[in-house]
Amino acid sequence: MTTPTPQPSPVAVAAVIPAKDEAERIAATIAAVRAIPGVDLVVVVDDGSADATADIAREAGAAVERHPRNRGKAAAMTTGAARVAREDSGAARPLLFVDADLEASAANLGVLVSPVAGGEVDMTIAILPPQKQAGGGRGFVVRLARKGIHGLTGWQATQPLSGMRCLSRTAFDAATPLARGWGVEVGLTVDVLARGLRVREVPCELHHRVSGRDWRGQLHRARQYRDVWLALAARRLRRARP
Ligand SMILES: Nc1nc2c(ncn2[C@@H]2O[C@H](COP(=O)(O)OP(=O)(O)OP(=O)(O)O)[C@@H](O)[C@H]2O)c(=O)[nH]1
Ligand SMILES: [Mg+2]
Repeated sequence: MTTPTPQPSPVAVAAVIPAKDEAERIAATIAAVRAIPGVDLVVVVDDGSADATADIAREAGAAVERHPRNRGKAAAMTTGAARVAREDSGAARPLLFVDADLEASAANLGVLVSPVAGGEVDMTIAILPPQKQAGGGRGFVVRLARKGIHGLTGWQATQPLSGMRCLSRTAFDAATPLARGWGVEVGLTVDVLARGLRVREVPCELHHRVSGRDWRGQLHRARQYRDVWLALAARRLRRARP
């Protein structure tokens, strides 16, 4: 009789899901994230939702943090990372940031975890395939972000605004305090690269709700543009200082 060889257990990873009014999708996203090998803690940060996002997240098995008032995506990510640090008590495991609207497709995020858990790179970023539903934007924010990141670091991002990222604690700390609001992804990329850490984009089969052409979609893109512009301007200023 042969004894089975013990398999090394995957490195523990904590997932952080910033969420605003995601009652319809959050349970499916949490279930998918909990199924990713190595993920043993899922923190949902409910950023002042007006719906039942927090209750549903709790029922789905997530640890829930709640902002009584809306403070933006970056603040939610900071709150989530702080919760993980409290649970970790010094262990400093990698963080996997996940948008709340991915539902079942979030199960495919495992490909982001292994390069960071294995120490090959310090941050992975998901590249999404074309979405079933066409987006309402014309690519202004994406181009602003891509050009800004390239100007500051020389790095060419394929999808500079992608929110699905896995970071070592060192990488996360390098980008703290995070750039505000929707500038957070651009800030993370610039700050992690500026610290000499390694970043890799990884194709990942993900599907999310895409903002349309209606006024909500336009407002979302206007806010994104403002926050990305501010994140880049702050980093240019920082670099220009002697
Ligand atoms: N903390 C926080 N999270 C938010 C807020 N608005 C949206 N989110 C979350 O941020 C994630 C991304 O938001 P989306 O609205 O899907 O934005 P997006 O996918 O970047 O934008 P599009 O590709 O243009 O649709 C989701 O998990 C949302 O629940 C907010 O005001 N605060
Ligand atoms: Mg989305």
